[in-house]
Amino acid sequence: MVADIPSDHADLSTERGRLPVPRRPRGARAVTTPRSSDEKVPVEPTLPVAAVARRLGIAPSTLRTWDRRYGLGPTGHAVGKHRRYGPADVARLELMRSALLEGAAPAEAAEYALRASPGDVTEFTGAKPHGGRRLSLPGEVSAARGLGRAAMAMDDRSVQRIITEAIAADGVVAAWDEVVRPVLNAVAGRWAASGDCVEVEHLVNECVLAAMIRQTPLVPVPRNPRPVMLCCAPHETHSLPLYVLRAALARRRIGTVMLGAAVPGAALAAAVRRIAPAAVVVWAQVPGHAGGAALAQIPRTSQRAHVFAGGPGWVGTDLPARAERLVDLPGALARVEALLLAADPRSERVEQDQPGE
Ligand code: B12
Repeated sequence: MVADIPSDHADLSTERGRLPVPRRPRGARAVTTPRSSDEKVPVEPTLPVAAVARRLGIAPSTLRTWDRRYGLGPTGHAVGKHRRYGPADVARLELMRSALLEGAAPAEAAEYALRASPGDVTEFTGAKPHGGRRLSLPGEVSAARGLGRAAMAMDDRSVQRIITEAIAADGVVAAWDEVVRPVLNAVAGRWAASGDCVEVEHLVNECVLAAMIRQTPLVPVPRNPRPVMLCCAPHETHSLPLYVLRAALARRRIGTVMLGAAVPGAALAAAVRRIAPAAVVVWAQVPGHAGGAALAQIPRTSQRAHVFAGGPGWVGTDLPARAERLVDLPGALARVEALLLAADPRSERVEQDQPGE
């Protein structure tokens, strides 16, 4: 997908025809060239216009325009020679693209890219919206709109950065409910309406997963002696909300055991016997995957495990009497925590989802 970024519409086919497309992976390896017979000097790898354009998801003509207009070309490029970009040149271009995705005008974005150091990934402010292909996110917070733009540009680094910054600023619950969920729902809406954007859904999902896992502290001494077990119903592969729940619980020093996607009923029963959890959360996203049978199979061990059914898949399903529905993330956190406190009243009171934790 080509990002929603202005271009001068120059002819690309000539460029593609002339320049070799490297087959090596994104992070090209450093190569060496001989200086004398027994000495080698490292030479930075460089990429041609077409490869850089593909990597950034923008048109090759846009790269040439940025070079001509803003001086964002390859270092040491001589007129008449093919442009070949080194790592620092590409890093500058990535900053330019990030600033554009944040809504900056091209000249502002270029100034930012030229001034900032290549390691600088702080959010560009001074936003001015620019038109083009975007998700409809009316009334959502600006981070959600930024996330939507980055997602549609398939800019995974910006997607991860925005999510990570949202968690750091406001905690897991707010980042999920106010920034990530609106975008996932908008992408899903696109897919439902047109059948496209599945690749965007996959990319956002992977980035959310990565960010949530990174923001999940290990809990060396959990407040709950018996863990909370998290798993999906048999055949259910939509596991993302469980990772969000785990991150939020861990930040409250609540220990969990994650079994992830599509756990067969028998395996779920075996895990309950072996782990003796205080609670089990079984997630079903899709109604067809929410079999009350899987919940009924959970054994009644001497140390009772409380059964929670989470996710929209359970709506309209007959739950076994011992199972309790969890409807949203804040409610789930409060309910699980209250249950653990009741089970062990000596536990400390709840800590909030501290941004810095
Ligand atoms: C991420 C995602 C994926 C990821 C899943 C990866 C993963 N590890 O989880 C990937 C890309 C792999 C995927 C694949 C597919 N998906 Co999908 N996917 C989604 C998406 C966008 C988000 C799922 C999610 O996390 N939902 C949670 C939040 C974002 O949803 P929400 O409605 O805002 O949340 C409500 C409640 O769930 C609750 N809540 C939210 N968070 C939490 C947390 C806790 C702890 C609790 C208790 C409650 C709670 O609060 C909200 C309402 O108050 C949904 C769309 C959607 N809106 O859910 C589609 C969706 C679930 N997928 C769908 C489909 C069809 C598929 C595919 C079959 C085809 C496709 N689109 O690619 C495949 C096949 C998957 C398979 N093999 O089974 C359909 C299901 C339709 C249906 N009802 O049958 C949906 C609804 C999209 C749609 N528009 O139709 N998917």
